[in-house]
Amino acid sequence: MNKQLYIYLLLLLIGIQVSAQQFHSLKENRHLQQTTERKSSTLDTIQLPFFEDFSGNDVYPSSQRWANQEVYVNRSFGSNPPSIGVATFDIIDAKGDMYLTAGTVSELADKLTSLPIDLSSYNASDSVYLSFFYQPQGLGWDMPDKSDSLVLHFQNKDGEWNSVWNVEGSALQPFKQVFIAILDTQYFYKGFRFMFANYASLGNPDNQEDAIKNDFWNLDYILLDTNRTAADTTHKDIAFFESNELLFSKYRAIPWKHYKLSKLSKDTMNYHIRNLDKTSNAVDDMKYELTLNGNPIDNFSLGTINVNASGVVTKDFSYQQMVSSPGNPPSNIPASLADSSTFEVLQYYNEYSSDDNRFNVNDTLKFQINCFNYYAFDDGSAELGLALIENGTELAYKIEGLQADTLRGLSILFNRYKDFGTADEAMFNLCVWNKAGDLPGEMIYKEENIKVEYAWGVDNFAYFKLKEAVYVPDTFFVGFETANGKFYSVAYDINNHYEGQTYFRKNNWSEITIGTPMIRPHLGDDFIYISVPEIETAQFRLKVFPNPVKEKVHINIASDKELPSNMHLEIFNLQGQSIEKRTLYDANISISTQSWKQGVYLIKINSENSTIYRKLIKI
Ligand SMILES: [Ca+2]
Ligand SMILES: [Ca+2]
Ligand SMILES: [Ca+2]
Ligand SMILES: [Ca+2]
Repeated sequence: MNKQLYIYLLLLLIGIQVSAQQFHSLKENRHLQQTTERKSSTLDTIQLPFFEDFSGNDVYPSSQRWANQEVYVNRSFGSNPPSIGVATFDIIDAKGDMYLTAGTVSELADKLTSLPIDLSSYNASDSVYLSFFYQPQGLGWDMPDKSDSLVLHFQNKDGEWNSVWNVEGSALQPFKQVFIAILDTQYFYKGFRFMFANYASLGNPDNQEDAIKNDFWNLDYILLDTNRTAADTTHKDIAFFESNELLFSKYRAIPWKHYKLSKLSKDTMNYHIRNLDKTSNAVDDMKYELTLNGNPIDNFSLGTINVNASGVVTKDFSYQQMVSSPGNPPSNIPASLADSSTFEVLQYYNEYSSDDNRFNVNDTLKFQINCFNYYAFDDGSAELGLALIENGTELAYKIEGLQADTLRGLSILFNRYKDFGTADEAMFNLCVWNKAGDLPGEMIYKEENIKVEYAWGVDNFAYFKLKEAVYVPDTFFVGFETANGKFYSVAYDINNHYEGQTYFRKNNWSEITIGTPMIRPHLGDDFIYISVPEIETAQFRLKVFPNPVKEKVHINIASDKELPSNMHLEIFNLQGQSIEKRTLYDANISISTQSWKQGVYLIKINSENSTIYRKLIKI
């Protein structure tokens, strides 16, 4: 479903259900909070051509081309971008928190400044153009207001920034390409820089529904080069423009035991590629490779694919088409793996013969699917929140699993929402329903007055273990009802939606027709779960990667101020035994995990005033 239709349906929905639930923008970016800021660039001046399409995997713009890092590079906020990945401008800073200067008057927010570029050998006759694509709002929850704007500045020889282009805020539009000619001699020098920036404002602080606004803009496909004209709007490039990162039908994660029993056979692999050229072109040797815990288990070449001029190709390949013996999906999955596994998918192609390889950056996709003991239908990145605000309001989320099993608990990602977490403590009743037709039916489990917990980090869902295990059929509903009438908000993934999955009830059940709430049911054998306390007050941030880990884990500690002295690291296994203990002298450490048994570990890092815990899965 496209976004316009989403919005239309949503307005309809809000109209009907008034104020018991509402969608809202997020006041922070957990992905950035979790990520260590990159080191600043050591490059002097860079040469033309300058090309950037944000198709890499980093959340910050590349230090090979950019001087600052307030924009969020991502694959989830752009609506139909020219190529995969966009830079999102909003009201959130580089560390993932709302700008302190944010207010009801539009203020300068994110900046994206190029490194110095050497234009000293060019002049007006070289036809130097800067082109880029931009889009207001995208898949973000709110549009920039008319008084907000996206602007472009050029820096001249004297170091002055001149405004050369700007556009005022509006609702979602398709990406639009802009061409700016560089003609003035004041710009032809060694050290020329250009800068995009947005001006953003908050809504009315007294109005709960309106208080958080992000004023989203997306920017993509920036090219600065010579011998161009404004009429030459096409690019000799075929690019991935979307990745839905699915390996097993609609499941983003499947309990490993369920996968092993079912060997899901309807697996598909999606290829979404766009030809940005004015002539039709082909890609050859389109390939896919699948590894399980680092071992190759499947690969296939999909051959040559033609893409029309300025056209797109969206292909779903089923395993039957991909594997050499149809009907027999990945055959060499080791049988003895314990309770968790990681699949890694690599999709790529060779662009038609071109001597211009700068456009090859968008020809490869790579993603991981972790299978442990839970189902996931969300992609792990929240684009908005759903606030539940009226007493007795219920949210039910359908889990269409592969087999009956024992439900042990729910992982739920809750958002901080306005004063949530500081003023009133919200409570919820955790509920499990049978299905009746398409809707939630009889309630088969209810646990009352659970405190809403806010967890830190990207994938750091708060885990709610059921007091009693519940035997559930393959399809059931989980969710909650509001217990004490205080505001709380569940994170919502706008990039995935399945019809007939999410329902809301004040009086009667009605379907929520966009996105998916970030709730994951844990099934199977009982397992020990180490709860991770809130760390909002910690003086430092912790990044642990890769996770799950195979051979070596890297731990990085970052802080707004100086790193606290006297820091210690300790690692525990699930039995609570300490297996590693160190004093930390450096912000970066690597630890070999080769001798560890498969399973879940807890990393604890503490200084005098703060302690941070992080779960680590060894596979
Ligand atoms: Ca892109
Ligand atoms: Ca930002
Ligand atoms: Ca390409
Ligand atoms: Ca998402």
